[in-house]
Amino acid sequence: MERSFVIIKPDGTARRRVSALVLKALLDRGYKICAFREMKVPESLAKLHYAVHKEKPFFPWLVDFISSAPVLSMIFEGDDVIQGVRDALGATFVQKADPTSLRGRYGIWAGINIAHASDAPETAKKEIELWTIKGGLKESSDAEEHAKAYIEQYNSGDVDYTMEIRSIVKNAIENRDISDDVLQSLVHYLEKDSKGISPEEISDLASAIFDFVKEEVEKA
Ligand code: 3AN
Repeated sequence: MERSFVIIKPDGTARRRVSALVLKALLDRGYKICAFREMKVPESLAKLHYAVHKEKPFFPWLVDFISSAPVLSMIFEGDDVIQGVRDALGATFVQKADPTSLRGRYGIWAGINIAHASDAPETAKKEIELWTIKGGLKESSDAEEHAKAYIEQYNSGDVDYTMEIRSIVKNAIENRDISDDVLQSLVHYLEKDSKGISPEEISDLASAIFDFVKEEVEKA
């Protein structure tokens, strides 16, 4: 039976209903969930997780982003689960993701794409080992129960500010707007459905997204 390591990243987890919908969509595909943990990613673990990208220019940003606010770290199990989860998520870059895929629906922009999922059995094995040893991720028979309770708690109402947040990012890049208003608007929408996420974490997440905007503006 194949396994995949999946993270709902801070841009997903800080938007509680979005994370519940993503989690539900993955469970609805019939996979078993063997481990489920909400956690803040220490910088040291972020660096190890993204070690393959350590020479890339976006590496420092990636580490800041993933460690800005809590994530859901999980192990899924099932037939062809690695490819299945990647198909459900859609293309890495949000603009390239099919609009019906999870990233197409809920992703924000580019690599601010709500989730990570293992890309091959070897990577899955390494990632599961790393997050078990350094991230306190534990297999447990009540993982499914916890995941379902999470969905039950947060998948209510109809809050989803994906389009608003996406527009803020897209417009800021297009208009080369790196004013403080952009950062404040990000905070405003990110805190709307962020039960249990601290104001400081929302601010760190908004800053990471804003840093991405600034880098895009500088590049152009
Ligand atoms: P995936 O997560 O789909 O396997 P990778 O492994 O190519 O994609 O990239 C890891 C993460 O790095 C992506 N999920 C994305 O958040 C980020 N990323 C990739 N390329 C870029 C880029 N050019 N600029 C910013 N972030 C990027």
